[in-house]
Amino acid sequence: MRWIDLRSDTVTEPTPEMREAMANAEVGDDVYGEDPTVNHLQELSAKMLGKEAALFVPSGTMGNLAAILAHCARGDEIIIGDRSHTYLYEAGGVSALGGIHTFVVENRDDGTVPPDEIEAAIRADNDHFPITRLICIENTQNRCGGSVLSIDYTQEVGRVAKEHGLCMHIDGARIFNAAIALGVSPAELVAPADSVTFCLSKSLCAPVGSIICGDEAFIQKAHRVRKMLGGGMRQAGVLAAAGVVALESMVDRLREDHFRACRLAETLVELPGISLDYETPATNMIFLRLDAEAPISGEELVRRFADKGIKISASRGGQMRLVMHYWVDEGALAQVTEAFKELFLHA
Ligand code: TLP
Repeated sequence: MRWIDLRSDTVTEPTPEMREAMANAEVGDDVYGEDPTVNHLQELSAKMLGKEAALFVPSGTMGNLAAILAHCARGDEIIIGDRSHTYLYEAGGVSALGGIHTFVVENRDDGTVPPDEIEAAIRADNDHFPITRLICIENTQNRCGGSVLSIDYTQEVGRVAKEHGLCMHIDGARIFNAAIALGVSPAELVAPADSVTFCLSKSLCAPVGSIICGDEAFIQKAHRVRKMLGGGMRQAGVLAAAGVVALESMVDRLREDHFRACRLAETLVELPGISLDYETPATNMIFLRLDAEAPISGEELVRRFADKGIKISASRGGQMRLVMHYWVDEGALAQVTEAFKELFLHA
């Protein structure tokens, strides 16, 4: 049985085209900078993101960590949203491994933190305080419904950073989803940022890997940090080859995932016992809650769906996330829609 897996877009497996590219990849020792496929992926990434240089890393978590460590010294402070992935789900790496202090500001439901609140979080020059070094934002904002930060907002935060001599980092794990949803180029969207991390291994379907982009000097620093973290890979071209296919052929189709998320949301919003945190999903995620009148509990829903070959994540504080991706095609969407109707209309 082939599962329909809605737990995340991280579950995506490589496409047949990727597997073929991986099998045939030209490789070399990437720690020496001699893997032609990694070099090609890095050049392509930098070009697409409009930055001078790029670095291939094993994961989004390492990408954010290496970028933040390249920007900051021990004792420095970063300003970061309370619903950001780096703050919530990266095992506290920035403090555990970098000795970096976090000033946590409140993400609104649309993924933003008002720029004046970011500005107010910047420390004065005073021996009692840590030194503010970096502002981190996330686009799309995962825990805010996969919401999209606009170009105007990103520019506004970039302006605050510049005015105070700070750097700005974007966790752009799903930056291509954001760019597609806005109808802009990813380069335009991340232009105000000094660095950006994006993931090849989410909706773009590559099996492994993320990319950090920034200027040459910054990427050189990140290269050293990557080594320090144990992320210097050798013949990584076999992985990078899938990343090249991802960038060349998987970006435009992300709009299909967004479209399917909207269509599923339209069904769910009509069902008794379900409420949606965001009635129109901004990108590829749906966040739902079961009301008191729901015919089944969250745990029961996970079990009943598993019986039908559909994997969904257990509820977190009453909230459940469904994620669309390449392997959820029209047939799979129809099965999921039917399964919801059966459990909620005919229970
Ligand atoms: N997110 C995963 C889980 O860790 C929650 C998911 O299923 O969505 N930034 C953002 C915005 C992310 O959503 C993730 C992964 C990462 C970074 C980390 O990427 P990896 O898993 O490659 O370390």
